Amino acid sequence: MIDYSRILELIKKYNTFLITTHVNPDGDALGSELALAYFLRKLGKKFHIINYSPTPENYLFLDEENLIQKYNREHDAIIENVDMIFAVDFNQLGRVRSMMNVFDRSKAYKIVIDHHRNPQNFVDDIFTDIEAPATGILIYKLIEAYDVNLIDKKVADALYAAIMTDTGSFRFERITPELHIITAELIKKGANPTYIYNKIYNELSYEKLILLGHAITNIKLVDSGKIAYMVLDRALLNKFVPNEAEFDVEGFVNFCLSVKDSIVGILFYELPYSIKVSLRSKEKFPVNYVAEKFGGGGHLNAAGIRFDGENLNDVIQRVITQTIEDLSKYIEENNA
Ligand SMILES: [Mn+2]
Repeated sequence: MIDYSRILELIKKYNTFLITTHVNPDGDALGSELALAYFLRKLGKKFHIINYSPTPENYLFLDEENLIQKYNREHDAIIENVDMIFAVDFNQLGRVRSMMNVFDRSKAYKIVIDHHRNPQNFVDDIFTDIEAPATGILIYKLIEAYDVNLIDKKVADALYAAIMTDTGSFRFERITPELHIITAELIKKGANPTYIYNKIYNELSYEKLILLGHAITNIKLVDSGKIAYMVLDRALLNKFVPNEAEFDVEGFVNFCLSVKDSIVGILFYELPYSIKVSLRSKEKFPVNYVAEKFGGGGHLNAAGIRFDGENLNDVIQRVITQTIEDLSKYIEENNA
């Protein structure tokens, strides 16, 4: 159980805040940051939101006041001098990439608010709940612990986006009655489900849709169809999105799980100097265990790995082999 009154005490005690989140932020990261910032503003506090990565285009609508800044060295003085830092939706210092040094040497009181497994000890206080389906839920409870009336339409939209995206639009494991009750409250406060869904998921560029089409056309099945995977190699990316170094392919991997009888979906995404692997699963098969074996991490049903300077085919082979091994153990244990 998270002691929200403790976080509120800290907020009362301090005046200037930094909010930050992980590299390549998703809807939960951004929605949680914004909702927290709006809350701090209502309390008359000063805040900065500074992220290592720019905000992906499909999430810009959430930040209509342009509160989120992309990190550069000129922010170092701010980061060093704020009273308190919120690390939201991540629990490993490396997840802020080149911001990690200034984060580390800042004299601020630092806390993590998060729902991932295996937190690293890099802050003064960790507030984590690995049962929570989204960090957005934790931010909701924090504001509720102070005064639920401070949740206005802007806060509600941000938290709705956080929860919707981290639950696969209310499909993943860990969907509870409580989650829907909180979501209902957000809709009462003015969150607009249709608008938010369309903004986030239905504004693909033509190039991205065609790329997705090719990725789907080339989905491969292994392990008697229990594993479905897709590969985005440089040749394909250069053909359709030649000018983008790291094209946003969020959501592509989920199509692997649309195949009947598939349990694990994997996307191999070849970047200029590294390979990004996204894993998704059905049921209770823990893809985060597979990811952790390669230095990655995540949740039960969604995890990721990054390989630097390795060969694409080697990576595919190693990850698939490991997944087959883990999956056969999982099936054995669950049929026993
Ligand atoms: Mn999250």
